[in-house]
Amino acid sequence: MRSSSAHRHPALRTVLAVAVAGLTSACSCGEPSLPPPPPPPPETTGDTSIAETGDTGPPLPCDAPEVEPNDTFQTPTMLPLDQVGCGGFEVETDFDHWEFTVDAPTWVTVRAYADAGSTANVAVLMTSTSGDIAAGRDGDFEAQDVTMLFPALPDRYTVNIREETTQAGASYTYEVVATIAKSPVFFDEDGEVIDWVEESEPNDDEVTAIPLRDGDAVLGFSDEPSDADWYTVTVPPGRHSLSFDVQAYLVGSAGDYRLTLLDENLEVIKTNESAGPVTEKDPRLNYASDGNEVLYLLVIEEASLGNPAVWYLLDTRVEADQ
Ligand SMILES: [Ca+2]
Ligand SMILES: [Ca+2]
Ligand SMILES: [Ca+2]
Ligand SMILES: [Ca+2]
Repeated sequence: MRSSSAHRHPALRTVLAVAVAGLTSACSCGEPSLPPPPPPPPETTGDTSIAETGDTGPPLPCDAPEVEPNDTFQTPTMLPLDQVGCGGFEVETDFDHWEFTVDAPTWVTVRAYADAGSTANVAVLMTSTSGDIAAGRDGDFEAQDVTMLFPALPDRYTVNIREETTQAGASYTYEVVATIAKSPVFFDEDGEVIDWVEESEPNDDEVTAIPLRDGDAVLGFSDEPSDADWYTVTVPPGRHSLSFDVQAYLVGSAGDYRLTLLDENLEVIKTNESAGPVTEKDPRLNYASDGNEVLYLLVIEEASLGNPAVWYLLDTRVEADQ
């Protein structure tokens, strides 16, 4: 993905190789003077203007270099899908806006990352002209990159990129790319693909709670502000170990989720907003049941953002103790 360095270095090597070849032929010491080497044959495209421009211009650092000033929503740099854009933070107040267009409903992945040798730590805010999406991410914890995955409707999307710690300089460079994604694929801790179904709304109270059984996985959305998603589990007789595992922020959602487990009288048994196995933001809730009880699980997005970039995968285990 980091194609700017892949572009730059081979091109540089080519220039050096040509220069060295030129020196070698110039210093043909002791030999009769040779005629200069013939110029390279012209491109045979029939359109010499394009060939000349392509041959003489400096190589682009990436598919779509940023065009400053791009500090406002009115002056974005265009980012065609699947092409790599590149930019930098040369002054501390630099904000960079990029824009891409989606023509048909699809999942989209947006990645922004410090390119090779960069010390930048990027943060991303994404918006759409319709206002349906307004979601931000400040990186995957220690990593210098941000990945957002979301279901996009046809629209124009603006990606605002800034240096997370407002630092700037020649080494604060980054790349950004927006790609069409297939339906998302999730893996469990054993590396097995999780077989999921989409949540069915309304599920906003205990009466409409979605029943879950062992092995069920649901792809849920929090696309309305303060959306409450209720689920219910009927635990068979005998001791059982239950776990509810959320994958969201780690896999590209903008959501920060909290899980709450309630008994059949809607008394809270326990809640977990963090301390998941991998990230602070994606919770896992474990519960040891004596069996033969009805439980409810409430899934809430803590910031109540309410937009399509806020979603989660809920994976359920209800296993009889040995
Ligand atoms: Ca910039
Ligand atoms: Ca800028
Ligand atoms: Ca929902
Ligand atoms: Ca709901």
